[in-house]
Amino acid sequence: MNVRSQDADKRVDSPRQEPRLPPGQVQTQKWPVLHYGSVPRVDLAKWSLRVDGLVEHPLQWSWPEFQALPRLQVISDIHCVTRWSRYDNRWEGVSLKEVLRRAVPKAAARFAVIHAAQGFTTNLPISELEQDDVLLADKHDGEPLTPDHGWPLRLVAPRRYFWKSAKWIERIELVERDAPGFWERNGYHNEADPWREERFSDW
Ligand SMILES: Nc1nc2c(c(=O)[nH]1)N[C@H]1C(S)=C(S)[C@@H](COP(=O)(O)O)O[C@H]1N2
Ligand SMILES: [Mo]
Repeated sequence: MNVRSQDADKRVDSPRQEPRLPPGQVQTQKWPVLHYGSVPRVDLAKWSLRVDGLVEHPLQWSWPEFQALPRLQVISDIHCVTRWSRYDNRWEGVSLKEVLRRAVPKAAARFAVIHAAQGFTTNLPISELEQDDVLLADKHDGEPLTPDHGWPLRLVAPRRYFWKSAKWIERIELVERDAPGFWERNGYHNEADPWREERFSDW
């Protein structure tokens, strides 16, 4: 497999755990499609990504503006709570760490609510979004994302189960207190660490 990018400025290999396959997972070559609701129809001319809430510099990018940001390629494994794992996904897009560096989180900011189309949300600590392998991805294995995998833009947070990797992302809101998202309010675990098998919440 050719893993060299044509247009990314930098490449990061997500660190591997030992063993590579988390407990209770099965490796698959396929890439299943999973989400709640329908695939949104997105008009790129109207699309924007906002970064707001507890930030010194609220940001908003149109699609051409977003495309002009520095690009990063990340190779990482997917671990879905439904027990499939897919190795060596080659994502390309913009580093979340770089986005947060530009927005400058205020001192009180500790968590992020990721807002996606149709009211979907998920939550992550800002410290997780600042990991080097967390990406706002618009390409997978060299091709633009397909609509059912999140085109035009999705989050990829490879150290957590894949439901935290919101598809069709629109807004990143920094907040002081953690605010459980859609799946987190519907029985999934708040932290979602695959190596600890944090699949479901106890309540
Ligand atoms: N906007 C949005 N993003 C979402 C979801 C969703 O319902 N809506 N589901 C999550 C879940 S449960 C999984 S397993 C992954 C699946 O991503 P894939 O379809 O690209 O494999 O997307 C995540 N991102
Ligand atoms: Mo999922």
